[in-house]
Amino acid sequence: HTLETQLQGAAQRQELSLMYQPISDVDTGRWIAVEALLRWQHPQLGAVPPSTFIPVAERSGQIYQLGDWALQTALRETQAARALWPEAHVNVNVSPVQLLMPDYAERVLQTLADLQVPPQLLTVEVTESSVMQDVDLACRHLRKLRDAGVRVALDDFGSGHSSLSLLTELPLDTVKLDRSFLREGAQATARGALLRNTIRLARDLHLSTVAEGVEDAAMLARLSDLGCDYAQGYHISRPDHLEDLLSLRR
Ligand code: G
Ligand code: G
Ligand code: MN
Ligand code: NA
Repeated sequence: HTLETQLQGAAQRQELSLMYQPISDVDTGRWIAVEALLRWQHPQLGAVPPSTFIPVAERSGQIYQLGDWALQTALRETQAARALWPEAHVNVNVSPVQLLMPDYAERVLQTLADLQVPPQLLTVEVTESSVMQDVDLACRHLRKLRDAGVRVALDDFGSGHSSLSLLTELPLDTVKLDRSFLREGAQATARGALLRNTIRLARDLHLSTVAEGVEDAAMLARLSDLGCDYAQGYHISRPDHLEDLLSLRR
């Protein structure tokens, strides 16, 4: 309950910020986009991770305001970054609670229009579990967004009870392969087979692929061999302030 109270007004008190993590082309290394990641700097507790405060905000309904703030801030900051990086593109995470709003897609399109940002600047990242709460509604939202030029990525694919048919049913551009695909140790061979075949399936369905959690050069080389398009992870860059990333950009 205290976290909920303290989250109230956090944006106005400038305790919220966005960090950005680049997504790069596996073969050329060039950055094609950044993913916006919410951060909350609590005056007493310090950095509170999104895995702690987003569930709180989802239960309290604060996620609507938080989601609006994240979208608007990501669009403004990315639009501004285009002075130095003309092709800048941003991925924004969407909560299942937001996706269940009857007017979710219209609100995103209205925000783009209000800020005069071209829809092609934005990818929304939805998770499988959020889509599964109401597949028909999610499909309608995502179709509306894609018709306007916004791209759609399925986040954390392979982390839960992934349904392959979802890849054919949803209006998608991109599949983000969960970082568990790249884990070493027990079952690594089986996970490798899943990774290889998921990349092939995505390619057959004309979906682009982003591997998450790429932590070293060997993983990147392996992804290139498997035909994965894009990579994200500590090997490319940790999440950072957008202006700091711009000077490091490849
Ligand atoms: O950087 P990392 O620990 O921050 O992110 C943890 C999780 O928090 C990610 O899986 C991401 O999906 C989620 N997350 C980060 N930013 C946002 C946001 O703006 N909205 C929602 N709904 N989730 C976010
Ligand atoms: O939206 P999503 O679940 O994908 O959020 C990305 C999360 O993964 C963030 O918490 C981010 O800090 C974390 N992350 C990003 N790159 C790496 C990586 O290479 N390794 C690990 N272990 N975590 C990462
Ligand atoms: Mn994500
Ligand atoms: Na993810």
